[in-house]
Amino acid sequence: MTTARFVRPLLLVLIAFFLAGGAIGQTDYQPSPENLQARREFQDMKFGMFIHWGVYSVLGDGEWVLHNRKLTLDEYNRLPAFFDPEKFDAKTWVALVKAAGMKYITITSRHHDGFAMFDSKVSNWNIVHRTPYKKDPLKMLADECHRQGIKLFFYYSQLDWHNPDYYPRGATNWDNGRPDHGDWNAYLDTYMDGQLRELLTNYGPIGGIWFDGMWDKPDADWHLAKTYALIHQLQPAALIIPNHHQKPRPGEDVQTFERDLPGENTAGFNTNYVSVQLPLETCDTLNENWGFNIGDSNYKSPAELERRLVRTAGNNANLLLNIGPYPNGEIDPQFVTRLHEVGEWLSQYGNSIYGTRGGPIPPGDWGVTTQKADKIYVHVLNWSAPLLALPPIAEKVTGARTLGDGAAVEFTQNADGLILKVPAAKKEEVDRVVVLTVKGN
Ligand code: FHN
Repeated sequence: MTTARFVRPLLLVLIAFFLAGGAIGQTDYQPSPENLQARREFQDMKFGMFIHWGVYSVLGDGEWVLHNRKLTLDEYNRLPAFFDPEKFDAKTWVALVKAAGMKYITITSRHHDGFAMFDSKVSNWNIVHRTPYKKDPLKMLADECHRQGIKLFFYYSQLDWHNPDYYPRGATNWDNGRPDHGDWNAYLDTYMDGQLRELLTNYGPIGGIWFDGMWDKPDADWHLAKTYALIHQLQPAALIIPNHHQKPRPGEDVQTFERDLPGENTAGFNTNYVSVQLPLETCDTLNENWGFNIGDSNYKSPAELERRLVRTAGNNANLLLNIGPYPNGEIDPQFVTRLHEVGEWLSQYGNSIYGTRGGPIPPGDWGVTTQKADKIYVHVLNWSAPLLALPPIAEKVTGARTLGDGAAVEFTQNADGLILKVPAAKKEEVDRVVVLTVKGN
């Protein structure tokens, strides 16, 4: 065979593969006006609640318990019989979200155990069919979110430790009793897309789908073009938020990071690439676990959480802060008190967070800036000297005041930068915010 005769068919296969978008996403995707509007609204919200809740919560050992204890499916299949969240009250959950100053919820519609926490007709491995509870909590939550004006996103794990058609299996594979064969195309096209269709059809307008788990098989063909097109066709404003830890692909609407600020990689799996086009988000835990873990009392303090939110906003991103409710549907009182405190703080400082974008001054150890219209908020988080020297900004500063009491702040601006005479920190003040009023040059 000549080189040309060999190369041509290979090229055709490659072109077909990329056109199908298996690896690279929805290549012809043009976000609709509703989608672009939803992206802006997403950026304005700044703070959301992440909820990891499933039958694994019963064991109080995190959402990876099936894998970590190397349980067989026969063993894990016993678990749903113990999941009866009689204390679950959608109204209480949504009220807590609001009290915390959060604007959206992202909840596990199914995690890596593949168990659907909603009424799915695609498979009976779901809460209505397998648990004594027999009801669909996501429906109740969606209705309550719509009533109370909170956006609801569904976390959906592409990785599945339960379905035999998730085959060939990926990096997290162990022998849990599944056969050594399966129909990957059926898993994606019938099972996964079928469930996504349910989530995008039966719960009213949703904020979007938060994908997780593609990292288990990074080189597989995930039929992304097909799945992304389905979502955008069913709800054009729904945002696709993939937690694949890679550079965003066409068809994705938000770039999300895990336990790191955009561009950082202390967690060890985030990409350093930061999109300048897409809205950004990062998620973290309120204690150390995602799903309920009875041995985890390592709660972050309200001050830590507030600083984390400020640094995230200063990096032009949203913070999605996680809680793992109890299996009975109650939320750990330690989470509740901390979230209330953050909410109180936000009721005073929220103007410098909601609706802002990352400000013109690069974040530093001293703090960050956020910006909204003609206001730049200088968040002084770690600076004890009275004078703070900042790099030059393009706009002319016409006034500077503290956010709290509106006291005037002395400043000097010249070609070398901006010097602020920062008022001394009040006792237990988490963030000293100086509001600059600016005028374009
Ligand atoms: O494996 C999951 C983990 O359980 C959790 O859901 C987090 C949340 O971002 N994501 C995965 C790890 O990347």
